[in-house]
Amino acid sequence: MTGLLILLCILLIGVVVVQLGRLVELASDIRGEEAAQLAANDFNGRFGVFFMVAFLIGCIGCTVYYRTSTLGYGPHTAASEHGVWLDGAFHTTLIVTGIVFFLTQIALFWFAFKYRGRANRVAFFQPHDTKLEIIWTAIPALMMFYLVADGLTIWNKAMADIPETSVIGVDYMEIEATGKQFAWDLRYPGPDGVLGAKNFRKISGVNPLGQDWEDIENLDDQHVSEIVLPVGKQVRVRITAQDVLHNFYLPHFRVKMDAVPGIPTYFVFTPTTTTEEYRARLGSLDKEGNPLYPEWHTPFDETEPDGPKRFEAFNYELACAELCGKAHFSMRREVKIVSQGEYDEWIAAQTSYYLTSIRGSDSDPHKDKLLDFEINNRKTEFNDNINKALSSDTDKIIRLKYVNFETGSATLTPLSRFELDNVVSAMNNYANLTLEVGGHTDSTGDAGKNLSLSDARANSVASYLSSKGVNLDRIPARGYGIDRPIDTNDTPEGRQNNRRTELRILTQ
Ligand SMILES: [Cu+2]
Repeated sequence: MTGLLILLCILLIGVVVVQLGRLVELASDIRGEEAAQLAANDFNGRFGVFFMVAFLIGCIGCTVYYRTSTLGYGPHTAASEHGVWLDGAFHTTLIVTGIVFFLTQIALFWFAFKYRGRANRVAFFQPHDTKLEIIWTAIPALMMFYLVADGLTIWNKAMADIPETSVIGVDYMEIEATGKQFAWDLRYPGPDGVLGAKNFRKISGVNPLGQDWEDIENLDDQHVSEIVLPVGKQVRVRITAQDVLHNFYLPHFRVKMDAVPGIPTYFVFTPTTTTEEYRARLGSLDKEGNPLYPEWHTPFDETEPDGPKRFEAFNYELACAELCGKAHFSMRREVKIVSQGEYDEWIAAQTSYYLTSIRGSDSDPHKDKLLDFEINNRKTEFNDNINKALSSDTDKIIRLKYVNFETGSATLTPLSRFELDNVVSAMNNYANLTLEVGGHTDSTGDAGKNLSLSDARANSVASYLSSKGVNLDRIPARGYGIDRPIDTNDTPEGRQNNRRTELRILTQ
């Protein structure tokens, strides 16, 4: 059916062309062929000039109409240091090529009109003019040379990497963006300021980036859901991809770099405008108090006319600028530029991916040991607890949260010693301190057995402490079995809380 229709259309067009030809022939016959040709020349020449004027007015009109929506114009001054340089290069190029564009368009149509075929006018034949050729070769060449030289200087400056002499964490910060269908995985380096090593062979459901957990620099790395950066700080973004080509694009910062599987790329930039400052710019008013950019004063959500305006809801964005698949659009992420204080607050709330998702699991190579900072944290926590108990009149109990036993036995787990060593230090610090070591179980199983198990566990703790030099008289041990639950025995969490070792201050 479609084929038939196309055939019919072609046939009809053919008929129209043939009929038009006949019409011209007829007209020529009536008016004489030459007269008709001259009239056509005249019409085409004048129409050309009219077209040129309309076209150039259209060009200027479009530019004026869209001036506030184009990056680099109106409120959209670049929000980064190098962005201003790049915009400057674009402006220079636009001005130079714009002037050439207008001059050549005007000349083209004006010449077509002025030298249109007329009766008694013979064409001027010019075989060669060296002077003219030199002029129209040299001027564009010089212009091009200037544009390329200027552009290259700016390009090299904008695309430069961090000089090797810089020290990580001092002059700049490094973050990482990994593109995949269809999301950006964003990684921050954590307090150490260094992104840990990765290996694609280690990528799995629980390790989406393939981080090598043997590398301690990975242990504090944070996976975040948005990019938040402090204003004025130089940032190096490490860019990679896991499947196809993506493109890391921060339009407002003039940052754009391919994310290539297997080849890490980077972009260094310094944000200079906070999100709030950019919003204020979009929402700015003129002298009479009218919006300078009215389109940014319309409601952000059209179904909510009284809700926030577009400029108030504005956020910088990270987009994928490579058509990488069907859900390519969903790779959008928000980017926030904030003050150093706000950034510090935000980064403090981000958690290490290792500690929240890997620590203690089967994929944790450090499962059977405590990391230095954990030892320190536990020590601080224990000291806080004992100080609280020492100064309290009523609550004289210290719960040993990290003292555990093998299932059903009184054998201490290897990691329990760190907590017990803290107890030893406390006993050494407070000469008059005596503590009752109390063992408690949950209500599962036989009460008698539980009682003896709790007793054995309390004694096991006491004998560890005594092996470290604490006199057994200062640490009487006692098993309470199921008698003193602190939580319900109906849930696994409750039972876990009830299985515990406690110290009760007897004298201090
Ligand atoms: Cu993509």
